[in-house]
Amino acid sequence: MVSATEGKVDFEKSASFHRDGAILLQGVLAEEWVELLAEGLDECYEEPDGMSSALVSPNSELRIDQFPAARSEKLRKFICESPLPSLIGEIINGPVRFYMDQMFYKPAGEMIPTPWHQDTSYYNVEGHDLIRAWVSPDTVPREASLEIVKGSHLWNVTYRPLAGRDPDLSEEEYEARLAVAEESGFYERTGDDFSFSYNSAIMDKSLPETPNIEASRGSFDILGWHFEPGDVILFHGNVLHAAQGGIVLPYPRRSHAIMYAGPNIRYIKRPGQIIPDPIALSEMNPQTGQSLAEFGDTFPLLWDISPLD
Ligand SMILES: O=C(O)CCC(=O)C(=O)O
Repeated sequence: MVSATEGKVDFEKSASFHRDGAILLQGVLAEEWVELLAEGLDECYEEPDGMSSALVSPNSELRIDQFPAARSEKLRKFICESPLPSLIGEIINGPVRFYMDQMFYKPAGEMIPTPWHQDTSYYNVEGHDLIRAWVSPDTVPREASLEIVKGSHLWNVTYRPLAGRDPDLSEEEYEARLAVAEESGFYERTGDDFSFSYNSAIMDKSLPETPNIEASRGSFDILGWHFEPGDVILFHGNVLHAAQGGIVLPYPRRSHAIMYAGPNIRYIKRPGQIIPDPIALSEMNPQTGQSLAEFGDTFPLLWDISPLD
């Protein structure tokens, strides 16, 4: 049973979300939810699986786990029963399903940046009602927290993912580049079950390159927030987002990013897809154009306008 939140997303906040592509909701998760989140993230961090990968730099790294809730009952409970589905339902004003989740874990010390990117093209889904809930059980200063390019969810552009194999390179050339990156200390370490889609996905060069926002921050309208445990950042699936690096924290910055989907989200087979489909879905022979509702409990319905039983 989802926790109710009626009224926590008032008209003004909902309008800000639709205009800017993201909002910070302060103090909407009670301590018990924050504790459950911390425990779930720690257990996944301590026991990596085949879907655990990392962006590595000489001083730090960003561990990214795909589908951590598939192996953590605590994270599953958090996703399904915390106030998050209800908060998102208040924004999209329609049924809310769980699509997938990821863990982004930056160990204590110097924070590695998360590069600017747009989530949509990494997944086999499209549509307007794709909302990410980004939460952390830690205090995250503005310099290490999530930031977005205001309004970029409305640009109507699907950018090329940052990973994937350039089809203009031979397999040998591509492998050689990966080896050079590893030697330089800046590289991607992929999990055993994930290396196929992450390293071998063929880059879709028909999509425009993601702009180098970091190189000219002043030219973009960038929005970011100081984050406290209990807060939630909600952002649109199409919005350009990142997190800055360089700042040193004496504790890890643990975050969980959960993708919730509204009624207009459909399956689409992307040629350059990076993130694999949820395991249960890949066994269902999904076809482009199918609504997520057609896949039943693979994408469980968590909230609706009329209360669920
Ligand atoms: O936590 C981060 O640094 C990045 C999060 C992110 O890119 C996402 O939620 O899509």
